[in-house]
Amino acid sequence: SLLSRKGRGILVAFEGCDRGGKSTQCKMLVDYFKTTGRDVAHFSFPDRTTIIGQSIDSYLQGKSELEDHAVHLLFSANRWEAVPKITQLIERGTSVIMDRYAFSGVAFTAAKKGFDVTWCKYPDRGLPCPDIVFYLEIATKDAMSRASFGNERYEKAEFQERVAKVYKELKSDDWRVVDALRDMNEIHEEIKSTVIKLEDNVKYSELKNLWT
Ligand code: 2DT
Ligand code: MG
Repeated sequence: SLLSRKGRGILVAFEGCDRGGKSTQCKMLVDYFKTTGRDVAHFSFPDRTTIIGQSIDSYLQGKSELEDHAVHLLFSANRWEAVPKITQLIERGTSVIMDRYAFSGVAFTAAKKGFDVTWCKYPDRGLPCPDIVFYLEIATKDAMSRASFGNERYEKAEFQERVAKVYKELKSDDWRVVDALRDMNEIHEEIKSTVIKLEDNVKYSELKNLWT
């Protein structure tokens, strides 16, 4: 079997609109894994370091224009190019924690005019399926009062509202909706205990494929 005696790693995704504290919670969970001697790797999507990621970065910063379908496919390709690494890590017992994943891909594109969720999901169909998705839920008005949005494309209140609506449609049983307005340590404790409970259940099971 591909699974080693210590079992496979777990695949965790953090999702949500901007300013919900995804990156903070991701980092706190990664640190917790490290301090408890678990093997862990941290991924962020988009991964702006690859060739594909550099085009995405330039697009997000408004330095270049890309057709909406085309950029959707680039975001998806940016995940697929990471799959060999992710799969290998998981199989060798390293857990992988991801800051955004395919749900961001669908939510942000389907928020645009003329796109539907079915079309948006298709390119990501078959990706490794997270064992759990933490959705950090925050109302747009609360997100805006936390700190002003930056200058990147999509960082506008009206668009974020539309993104939140699509996320609502995507929620499934593998999601944990986390109230992002609470104290960050409290949120971390909740996430940690959910992950600990999950670990033993998934360790010796195969990774599933997304949306198949
Ligand atoms: P960060 O601010 O988290 O770096 O995200 N996005 C992200 C998409 O439109 N499609 C995707 O597939 C992904 C992963 C969300 C940068 C922005 O890119 C958006 C915010
Ligand atoms: Mg951002």
